[in-house]
Amino acid sequence: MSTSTPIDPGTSQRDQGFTLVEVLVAMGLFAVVSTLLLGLVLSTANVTDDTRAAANVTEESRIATERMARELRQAAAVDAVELSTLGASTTALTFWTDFDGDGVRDESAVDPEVLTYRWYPASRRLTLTANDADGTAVTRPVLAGLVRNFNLQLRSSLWQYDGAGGTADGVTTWDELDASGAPVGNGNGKPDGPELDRIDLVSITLTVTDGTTERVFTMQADLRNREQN
Ligand SMILES: [Ca+2]
Ligand SMILES: [Ca+2]
Ligand SMILES: [Ca+2]
Repeated sequence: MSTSTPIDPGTSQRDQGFTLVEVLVAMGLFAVVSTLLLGLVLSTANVTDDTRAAANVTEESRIATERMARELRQAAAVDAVELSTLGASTTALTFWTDFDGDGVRDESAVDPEVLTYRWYPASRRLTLTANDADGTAVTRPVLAGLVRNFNLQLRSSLWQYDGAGGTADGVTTWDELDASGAPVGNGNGKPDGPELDRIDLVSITLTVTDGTTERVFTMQADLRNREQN
């Protein structure tokens, strides 16, 4: 900024000092604005990530729930049930679905027919166990998200057993079958044996969490391939 115009040294010094302050103020402002902008960008990115994660968890859970419902609707037999609410370490449901309709349990087919869904309350994992083509049981996670609760309800359309061991409420549950005595139930307080032959309505409520997101998925399956008598 050389100039031939003589400059009053006082004015020049004042200008230089003012410029320095200006630069410092500008730098300070720039830093503050940058920090604010960066914060805004980062928080927007976080929200987008959270939204994307939530959408994935939701989509995955919805697909898994629909799949369970489809498999159960075609189920030919409920093989075994375990309820963590009765003190078992897991809640599990094993059933046979005759996918190829040949009336035979194909346990080692490419499309295995005997499936076990198992929920581990401690680790909050939901797994599916089925045999592979060699007949080896393979267990894999159903969901990447954590399952906080897996509520399994077993009901029957055999209304005549509604109220066994209690009061009739229009719904026949497995424990009412259990309390009905032979040949309907074995009275051991667990869903097993003869009661399983009479279960034809299964409903499952999944509570899935991912970070701060929690969603509930419900499915109900009419086991229409069951024959009731
Ligand atoms: Ca089959
Ligand atoms: Ca009832
Ligand atoms: Ca029983």
